[in-house]
Amino acid sequence: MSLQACARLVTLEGGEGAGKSTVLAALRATLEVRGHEVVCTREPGGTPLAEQIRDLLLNTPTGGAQHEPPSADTELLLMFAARAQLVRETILPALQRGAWVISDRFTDASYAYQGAARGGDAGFISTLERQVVGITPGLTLLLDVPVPVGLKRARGRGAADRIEGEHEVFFERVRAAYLQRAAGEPRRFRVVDASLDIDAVSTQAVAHLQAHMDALP
Ligand code: Z5A
Repeated sequence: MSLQACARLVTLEGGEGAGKSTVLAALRATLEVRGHEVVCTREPGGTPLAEQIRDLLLNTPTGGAQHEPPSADTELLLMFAARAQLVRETILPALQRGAWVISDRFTDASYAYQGAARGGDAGFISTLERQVVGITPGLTLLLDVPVPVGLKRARGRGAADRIEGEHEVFFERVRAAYLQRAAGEPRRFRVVDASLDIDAVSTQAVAHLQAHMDALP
């Protein structure tokens, strides 16, 4: 089964503290000014059931009798379970009625985190992508920031969740995997220098979205 490219599905990827939340708001405004319906979502999560799965993934108890971190396979399958729900409940219906969808993270995150950083099998992830997700974004903006810079920003916000608590080496693997994916799919990915101030990051991202829109038939 091949993946269906969806021009109006735009995804934001990157490491911690890259500025995805801020950029997402700027992209949304850009599309709305042009009169488009925009559905914004995030992963893992984005529907009531998928948000429950997010909670299982990110907020597992870290001590006491309830301490049971998910295995790497469990983590991967829960990511895809949440994604399957989001695609069917939210993303496909929105695309089918002509809306744009902006997702804070999508399948590329599973390749970077569960694949490259956790050591999961990329072939299995690709099978899940084709069998369970079935679609791929028309535009993916990779907000790239050096790991120490991003972690400092993210950790400045307070307590880290289970994945945010990983070591710097883990996030270096995530960053390298994202950059490798971007290099491998230059038509879909645009890499944004997210080490700049947030206004400059948003400006770059918006310019890429406008170019993508202008190139559509
Ligand atoms: N995950 C996975 O493992 N596999 C998957 O398939 C998927 C996800 C889909 C989601 O948690 C976690 O799930 C994530 C990957 C994993 N794990 N981690 N770690 P999340 O949604 O809570 O985490 P996140 O996506 O990494 O969110 P984030 O750290 O909040 O990143 P962000 O949205 O890009 O950052 P932000 O909220 O816009 O900014 C963070 C702070 O930095 C904030 O105080 C900003 O004001 C500041 N900031 C941002 N940009 C700048 C610039 N340019 N200058 C100065 N300050 C800035």
